[in-house]
Amino acid sequence: MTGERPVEVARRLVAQVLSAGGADAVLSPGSRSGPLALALHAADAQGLLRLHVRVDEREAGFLALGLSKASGRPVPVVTTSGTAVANLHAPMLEALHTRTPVIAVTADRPARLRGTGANQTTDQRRIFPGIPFIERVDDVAAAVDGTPRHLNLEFEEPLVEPVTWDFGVSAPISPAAEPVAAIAETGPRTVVLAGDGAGERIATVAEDGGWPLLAEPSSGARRGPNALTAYRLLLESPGLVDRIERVISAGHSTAARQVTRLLSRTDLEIVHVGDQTDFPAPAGPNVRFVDAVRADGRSDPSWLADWREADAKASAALPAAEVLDLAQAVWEAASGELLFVGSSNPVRDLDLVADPARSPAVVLANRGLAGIDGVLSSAIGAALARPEHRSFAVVGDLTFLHGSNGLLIGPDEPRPDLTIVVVSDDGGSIFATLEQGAAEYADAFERVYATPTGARIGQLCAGYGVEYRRTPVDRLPAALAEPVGGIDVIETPVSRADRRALAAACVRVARSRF
Ligand SMILES: Cc1ncc(C[n+]2csc(CCOP(=O)(O)OP(=O)(O)O)c2C)c(N)n1
Ligand SMILES: [Mg+2]
Repeated sequence: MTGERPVEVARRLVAQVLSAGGADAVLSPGSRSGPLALALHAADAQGLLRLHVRVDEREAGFLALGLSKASGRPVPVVTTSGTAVANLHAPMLEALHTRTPVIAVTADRPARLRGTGANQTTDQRRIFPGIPFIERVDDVAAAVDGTPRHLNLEFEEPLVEPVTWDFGVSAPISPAAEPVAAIAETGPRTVVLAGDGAGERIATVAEDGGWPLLAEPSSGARRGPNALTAYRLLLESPGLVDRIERVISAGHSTAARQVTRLLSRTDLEIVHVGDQTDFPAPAGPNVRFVDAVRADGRSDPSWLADWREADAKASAALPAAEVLDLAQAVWEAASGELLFVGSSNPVRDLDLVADPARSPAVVLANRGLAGIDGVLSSAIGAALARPEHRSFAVVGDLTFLHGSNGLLIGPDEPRPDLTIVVVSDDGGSIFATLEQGAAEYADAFERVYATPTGARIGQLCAGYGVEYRRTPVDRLPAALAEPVGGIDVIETPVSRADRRALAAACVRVARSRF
């Protein structure tokens, strides 16, 4: 890189991003990244791509992730040198584990300053283990293949100079070839599992084969006549589970322990569309990884009928709970629209009650590593990428507070319409449903697991200039029906106290009845 004018490198970066099909770019401010900032600003002014500026690099990275997940396009996120780069680590890991093409573009000092005490200088090369590293700007377009990348650019001074920005005409990239589908013969009693990002196609496989479809909310497949609702409970039922002979799975399943347990079995034939990196257990010889699958012929209709009947009974027998009403209200408001789902209980509550007949058009979640960080920024990115839909997000209070700096958006930045529902139970309610929620750990539980904060979400929103309402569960459907415009937050208070009892009641229902 030494010797090249930084503005010329910046010009070529924009050209590369455009020829890779990029339509959005995210930038965090700094001096070393100055030539990239000016180039992106010019490209935005010329209508070639849309620029989003964020002060906080972690939020910038998660914004790029949301933009990329919802658009399917590569999105660069540009930072200056030093700790700014390390702040991208969390979103880059999530991008790695969900195969999302976020390109971290990190401005650096010249190599000769590395190892000296020069300002804001550290070794930034290969700072994200596992993420392919690119050193030459001209290699960006060729490297973009649906996974993240890191491009580190060493800039000599002068960093900026007045130039007329001309990015040239970009050649479109040809789409990837369709994978060859493995054929699943009908015959064995099969269930189809759709984990995060599985995609709609797996729903068709279930329909063609006449098999029950167990699809998590962010699978993209929780729709159509074969999708079940309370499948998590059905997977507790020996009467159904013991009769399964084969599992076909797609996507990354991590939201339900019952699903992981099923995929960990060694006595079943398992066909997984994907590879070990999105299969939730070490695969034994009974697991076959394929690029795609299709059903051949139809199976005995009584198998699907049994699951459907049990599903209807399980849904009807679910205990009454305000958190389940909340999940249902959000899902129904988002029907046909876009929904971003936070980790922890919001995704699990939805998974139990979300009616496949009222599916949102797009449901996304950060299930790669299931972090509670960056969810607001990811949702904002997704909403910005899909303006044809109204957008909703549902997150726990700690998830909201962890990523609240995602609301730090300058007045000149593109801002989506997005309604964020906060399931406000003052702490992490999920832990009450796990081992550590047992009575033996009660004296430590509140402080080290639940971690209540007492934070005032309304005041935080006021500080960020974001609309805020506090709405009880029963008024949520009405509140969600009125779009406010821009980003608005609805805080819905619920209790954490009954969580363990609710989880136990659900399991009891399933084990005793079906
Ligand atoms: C970045 C990150 N830190 C910690 C965790 C572990 N964790 C999982 S759920 C959770 C609590 C989430 O609380 P909240 O968002 O309020 O949701 P709730 O459990 O109440 O539904 C934590 C800390 C995580 N998943 N990601
Ligand atoms: Mg909570």
